[in-house]
Amino acid sequence: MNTKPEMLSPALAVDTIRTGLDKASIKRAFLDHLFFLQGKFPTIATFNDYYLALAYLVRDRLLQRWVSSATTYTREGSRTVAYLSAEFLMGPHLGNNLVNLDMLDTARAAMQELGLDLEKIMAQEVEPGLGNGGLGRLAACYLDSLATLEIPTLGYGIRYEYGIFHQELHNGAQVELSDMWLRNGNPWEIARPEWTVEVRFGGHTERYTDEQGRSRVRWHPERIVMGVPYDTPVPGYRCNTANTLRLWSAAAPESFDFAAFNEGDYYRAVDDKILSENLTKVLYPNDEPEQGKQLRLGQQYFFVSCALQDMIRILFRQRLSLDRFHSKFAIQLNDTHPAIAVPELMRLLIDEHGMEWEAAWDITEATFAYTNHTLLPEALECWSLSLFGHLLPRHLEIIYEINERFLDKVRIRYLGDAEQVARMSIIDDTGEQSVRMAHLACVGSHAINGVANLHTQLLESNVLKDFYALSPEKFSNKTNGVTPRRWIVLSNPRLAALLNDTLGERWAKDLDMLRGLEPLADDADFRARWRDIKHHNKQKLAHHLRKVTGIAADPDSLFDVQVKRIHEYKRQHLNVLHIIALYNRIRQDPGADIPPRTFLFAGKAAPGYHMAKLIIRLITGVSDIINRDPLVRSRLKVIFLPNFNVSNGQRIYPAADLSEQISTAGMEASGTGNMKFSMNGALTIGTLDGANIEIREAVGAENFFLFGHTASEIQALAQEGGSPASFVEDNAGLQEVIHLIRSGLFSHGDCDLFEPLLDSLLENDPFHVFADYAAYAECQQQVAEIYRDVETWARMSILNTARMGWFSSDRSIREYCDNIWKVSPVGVKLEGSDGLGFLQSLQ
Ligand code: F58
Repeated sequence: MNTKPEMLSPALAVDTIRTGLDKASIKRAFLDHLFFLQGKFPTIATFNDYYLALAYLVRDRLLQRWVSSATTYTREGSRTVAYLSAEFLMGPHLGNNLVNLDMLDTARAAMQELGLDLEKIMAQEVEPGLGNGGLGRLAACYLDSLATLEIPTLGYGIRYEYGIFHQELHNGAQVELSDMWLRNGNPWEIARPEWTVEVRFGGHTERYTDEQGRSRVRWHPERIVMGVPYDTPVPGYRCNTANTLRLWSAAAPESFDFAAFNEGDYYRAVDDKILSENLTKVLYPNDEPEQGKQLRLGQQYFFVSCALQDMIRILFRQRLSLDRFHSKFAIQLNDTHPAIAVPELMRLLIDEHGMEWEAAWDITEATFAYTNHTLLPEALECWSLSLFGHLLPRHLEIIYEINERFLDKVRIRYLGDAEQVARMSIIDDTGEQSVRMAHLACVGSHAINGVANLHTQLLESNVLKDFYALSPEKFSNKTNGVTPRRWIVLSNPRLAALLNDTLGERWAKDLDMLRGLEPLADDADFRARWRDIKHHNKQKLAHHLRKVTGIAADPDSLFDVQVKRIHEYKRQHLNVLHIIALYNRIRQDPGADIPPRTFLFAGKAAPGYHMAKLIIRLITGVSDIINRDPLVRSRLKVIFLPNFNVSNGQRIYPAADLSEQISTAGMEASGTGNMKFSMNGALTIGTLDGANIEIREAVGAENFFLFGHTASEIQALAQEGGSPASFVEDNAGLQEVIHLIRSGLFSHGDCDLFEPLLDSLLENDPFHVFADYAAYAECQQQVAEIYRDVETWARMSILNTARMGWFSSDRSIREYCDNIWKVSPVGVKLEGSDGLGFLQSLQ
């Protein structure tokens, strides 16, 4: 179906003047934008001006695909995926758009002829950090694959004014700074004020009888907020499809509280305006206690209501009736954050459009599917009933009704089992009453999935077992994937060039083709080229690390990397304990044969998560001592790179030798960083957790460093309830590590600083760090031995990349399309940018 971007019909010649893809057109457009949009000559322009000029000329070239895609979908009434997510961690747009439009090389050459460096221009972009981590980044990878596979899609989310905080280190401790990502403007979005919608909050409900004598409900809200959509194009890779990411921004109604204004209460009126706009002000960092987070529930409802109203507008514009809603849209709930969509769609259908309950419920259930991303019980969303009823009184009534009807079914299935009924209820009646959002999502969806095999199994056997027993047909697994466009083509250009040479250029769209590398693992020349690329990437990263942290990393050392959110279950502290042990060994035996290593950490801790922040202090404390110690300086380096984000990920994954995926088995739902590393030729040291298990099966057990207790062994340990101290008793090395931490060596003599951390490790550790320590240390010993054998290591590295094709997000998305959404590709033909095609489509 793909039309090559260059293949425009002669009739569209007018477009090529504005949107030509050759070097001369790009240079011309660049200078035009600089002059006409920014009012600048090259001599006085800043790098940000250059960035904006390039961004705008790329956007021009996207618009044609974007309008053509929208026109096609409208004309054909195409079935559309609506991906609802409170987070989209898109990463910088410029580089990715250049890759997907196949413009990267030409743009680089054009800039060079103008005396400019493309990399430097790209570095100007402030990345939109509208997500916390894996969940938000997965949404971004999925949008890329949906566009590449030519699936009509709308991503719906929130246009936070402030994204995830910017992390700095002050004296080794995390400091959070606000992320004003919109400071210099955002050339990628287009506001669509004409599609603004109203969202209501608070107030009360009233029953009334309509003209047909039917009992209906009217909601009298206390407050109305306007939702203004901002659209960002999402182009597929080397195809004409460009889908839309539609993010909603809150605004006060235009004539804000006129009554208050007339009474002269000007300040109250302005207060209300500020209150409305606060709704989309800031992204919540995770791991904060949810209690009392009225604003967060407000955010969730706000974007979900905007999205559903928008979908109904689209449906009507295509002259489809409401009872076709579920044939037009397949809605995916990215975790429970948008689960309020279930009662909101019911409310819109029943209260606003007069549909009967049963018909509305059938549509609702046929529309929604729910992806769960966590097994940690504390991360399952619950909202206190009083807060819920205060903010969304009508939705609470609808939830009660949904619950009653659902529990009636449960009662019939489990005659007389009141406990079963209480366990499955959407309303939790134990303690402070609350709404269980995961239960709401399960009841309201026709499909429920986990994000890796083990995760799905654990959902079915633990967290959601009652729902699995009741409706096993709803459950399936969809193992996560990542997009090879951003995570190989853009971030690892030398590897991409080698793959192009070896496999042809199609691999980036058909990642299974990486298999073609397998035989080359035995080719010494190929291995040398492979090593060269890794070495080059390590040099580049070392340069960056030096620039940012002042610490010099030796590109010939083993780059051992753990980058991800800081969390006890991810066990960065297990890694640090081992580093301290190595350091201690070298100090005690300076002749010890230990290959030089650079340990790299990066990741943010939630601002209120004290233990995570303490782990950062331990890493930086250890880094301080080791990097300054002349006895080990040339053999061990420890670096914490602040502010891990997509841009830093792009620098890091291609340069890693070893990927640390060492979570407590049964706690990491999937992981996606694990995939990015392995695809780029890093070997993994990891537990049998999340997608590690499937990665190990794919790359071969002999190409993966496995250690640690399995999920069921961890469960048994937890049940036994033995003291973690027992794992220390027979481990002299570990005892010395604990002693060194306690001595204040890593805390400027403060012997108490890390006591809370050691206390939890020794007394009652739900993450079983000590239980896995010995196995981890031994496995690291094997890593060191194999790393010395450069040929074996290169062979294993090649085989990792060669066998990771299955982890492309294209594969995941195909599974969602075939098994859950039932959508198929819609080819897009480029139409003129004069709007003729579109106008004709409306006739
Ligand atoms: C992550 N969840 C999982 N949540 O931890 C990871 O294993 C998985 O690979 C990934 O989802 C994608 O499926 C995650 O990132 C969040 O960031 C939430 C954001 C909102 C607040 C609660 C945490």
